[in-house]
Amino acid sequence: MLGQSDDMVQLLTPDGRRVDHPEFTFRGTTDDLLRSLRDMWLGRRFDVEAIALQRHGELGMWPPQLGQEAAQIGAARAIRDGDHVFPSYREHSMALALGVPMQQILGFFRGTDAGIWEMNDKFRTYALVIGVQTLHAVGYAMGLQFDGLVGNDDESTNSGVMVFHGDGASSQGDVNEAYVFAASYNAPVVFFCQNNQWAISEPITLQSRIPLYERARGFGFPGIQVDGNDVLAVQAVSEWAMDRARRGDGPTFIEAYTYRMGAHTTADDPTKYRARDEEEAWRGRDPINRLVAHLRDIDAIDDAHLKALEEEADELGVRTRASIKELTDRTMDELFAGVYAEPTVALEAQRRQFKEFADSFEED
Ligand SMILES: Cc1ncc(C[n+]2csc(CCOP(=O)(O)OP(=O)(O)O)c2C)c(N)n1
Ligand SMILES: [Mg+2]
Repeated sequence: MLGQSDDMVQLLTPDGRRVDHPEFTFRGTTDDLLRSLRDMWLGRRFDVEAIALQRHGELGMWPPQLGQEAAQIGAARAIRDGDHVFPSYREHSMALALGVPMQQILGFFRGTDAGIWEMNDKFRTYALVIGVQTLHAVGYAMGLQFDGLVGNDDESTNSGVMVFHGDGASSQGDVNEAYVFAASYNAPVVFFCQNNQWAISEPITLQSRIPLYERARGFGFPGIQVDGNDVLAVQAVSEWAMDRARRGDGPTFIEAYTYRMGAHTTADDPTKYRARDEEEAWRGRDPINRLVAHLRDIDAIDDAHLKALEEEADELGVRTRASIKELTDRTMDELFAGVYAEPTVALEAQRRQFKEFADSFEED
C-alpha cells in the first residue's frame, strides 16, 4: 500500500498470525489481549450508537472512528497514572478505556458545553481546531519537566504526555511549531499520528512526499511507523515511546498506519472522493477481526465469549442512549458566559450578533 514502509512494525498479520520483529516484542499477557478486545469492541459499539444518535437529531455532529480502535486501544495500554493524554476529536475508544464518562463525550457533540469540562486526570478536552492540542501538549510536557517529574532515578515518579493528531494536521503550522519546541526542549511527549490516509477529501499523497514518520528525523527525534490496525504492535511501540519520554530521552513520533472505514464526520459523504475498492481492501484489515482470529487460534476465546461481549455491547448501547436524557441543554447566553472568566468586548459583540441572528428566526 502507498505510504506503507518496509520498516512498519507489525506483530499480528491481517489474518491474525503472530510475527516477530527484530526490535519490538509484545510483552502483555493473553488477559491483556482479552481486555484490549473488550475495549475495542465496546468502543466500536459506542461509536455506532453515537452515529445513530446524531441521525436522530440528538447530537449536532459526530466524527466516526470505525477501524481506528486498535490504534487507540494499543496506545491506551501504554498510559499509566501520572501520564496525560491530549486528544484531537475522534479518540472515543481511548477516552472510554481511560475512564471518561460517556456523557462528557456526547455532551461535547450535543453542544451542552463548549468543551469546558475536565475530562479526567489523564484525558484532556477534545480539540476541534486542527492541531492546536499539540501545542498544549508540548507546553504541558515542558511543565512536567520543569516540575521535576521526568528522568528521575525512581522511575515511578516519572510522567509523560501523549498527543493525538491526524495525517492532515501534520501539515498545520501549529503542529510543526510543536515539533520544534518539543525537540528544542527535549520534552517528554509522544506525537501519536493516526494516518487514516485522508484529511476529509485530501489524500495523504498531497500532504507529504515521504512517509510521515520520516519527517520526524528532520525535527530531531525518532519517528516510527506502526501497523495501526495491529493492537499488539501499537501497544509495544507506544510503551517504548512513553518510556523514552518519562526517562527524559525526549519526544517520539509514532505514525499509526490505519484507515477509517466510516465518513470523516456525519456531515461528510466519502463516496464523493474515496474509491469503493480502497474501502473494501481496508475492511480486510479490520483490527477487531484480526485480534479475534488470533485469540481463536490460541483457544483464548470461543463463540460464547464473543456472545457475552456482544451482550455487554448491547448494554452499553442502552446506557449510551439513556445518557442523552441526562444531559442539560444550555442556552446560548450560558455558553458565551463560559468562554472566559470575565467577559470581553469582542465576545460581548459576538454574543449580541448571535442573538440578533437567532432572533431573526422568531415568528412575528
Ligand atoms: C484550524 C482548522 N482548520 C480547518 C479545520 C477543518 N477541518 C476539520 S477536520 C479537517 C481534516 C483533518 O484531517 P486529519 O488531520 O487527517 O484528521 P482525521 O479527521 O482524518 O483524523 C479539517 C481541515 C479545522 N477544524 N481547524
Ligand atoms: Mg486523516
